[in-house]
Amino acid sequence: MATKKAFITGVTGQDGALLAQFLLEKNYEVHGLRLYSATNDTSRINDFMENRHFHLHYGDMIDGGNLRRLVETIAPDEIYNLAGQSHVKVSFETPESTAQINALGTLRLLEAIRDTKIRFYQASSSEMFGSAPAPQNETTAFAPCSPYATAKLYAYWTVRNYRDSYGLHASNGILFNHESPLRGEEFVTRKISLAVAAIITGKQEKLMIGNLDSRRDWGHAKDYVHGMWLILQQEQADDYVLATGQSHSVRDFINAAFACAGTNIIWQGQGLEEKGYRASDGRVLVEVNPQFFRPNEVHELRGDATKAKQKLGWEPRISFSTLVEQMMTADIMAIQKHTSYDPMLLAAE
Ligand code: F7E
Repeated sequence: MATKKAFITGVTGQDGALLAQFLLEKNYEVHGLRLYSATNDTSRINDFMENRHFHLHYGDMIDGGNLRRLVETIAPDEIYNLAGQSHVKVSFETPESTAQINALGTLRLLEAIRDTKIRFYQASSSEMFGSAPAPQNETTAFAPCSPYATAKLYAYWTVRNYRDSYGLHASNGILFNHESPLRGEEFVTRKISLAVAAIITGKQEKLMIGNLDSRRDWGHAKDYVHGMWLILQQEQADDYVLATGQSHSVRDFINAAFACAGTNIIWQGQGLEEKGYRASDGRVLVEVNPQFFRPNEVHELRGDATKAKQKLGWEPRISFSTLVEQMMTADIMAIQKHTSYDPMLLAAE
């Protein structure tokens, strides 16, 4: 028999799928919110779609009535709000819908549970720190640099206000970048692992990339979904940074990905003229393209997770090198399996 009921918004995304798997293994009954879309991608949750403790519901973060009805019907013990428009660059093109979903969507869900005892987890983001100097922790002043980050900040403060005003058990997990082989192809780590896998198997010529100097604190998403669960198991609701404490540049990630395939890259040139050459024969494998730059860049995110370590006993267990290896192995295997592999996929930003 299932012990507790969880409701996960954004269940078809990387984190939603990994969290659902984690909770099913903990014997939860898991309900997921699925947005209707023409593409209808459920590939990340196919493994447990038939599990009798897993239930999918159509819904939308811009539909308050729908969210309220789902909360009443499911009557979950815990809600994990992972739904959202998660691409920072896209948010500059779609600021209004990003705010609708990420900011007001969270408000709608909080309104739906305002008079309940349901525990609420909010997927807050290290992007809220923006231009604040690293390392960033729970006491760092926020300095958001994108419509994505300002929308997330609205949601963050709304969670705190609902906790203070109505006594809700509502917590923010301020998560630094977290990746896995399930990461969307539009994010830089997966774009790199897919492209490098295609290059070394002879299916693509080169990788076109944006800002090589950006530094991110990249952890493994499996460690982070464990942290989300720990946050909701605490007696008191609170806000926590989850991070590895180390940052790497985009260039470092590219070097590590090629190194997994035994290829060394030599970098030459500056700015837009910088190129990555294969050390063995001087062939150009990486070029910079301004198309992938953002109107405003966050230069370095590197978190200090001391509070989560002390209060939750949380530790990131999977190292940066293991993360890159896992992503590379998965993408090389996927490419080798599909002889009709479509290189257009790799053009995805
Ligand atoms: O970019 C640079 C880019 O899109 C990382 C989301 O999960 O983490 C994520 O946001 C860095 C940026 O992630 C390309 O300019 C260079 O500096 O992988 P990303 P993000 O923007 O850090 C936070 C914590 C979230 O909450 C978000 O939801 O890489 N970069 N060249 C590139 N980025 C992309 N996407 N594509 C490029 O070609």
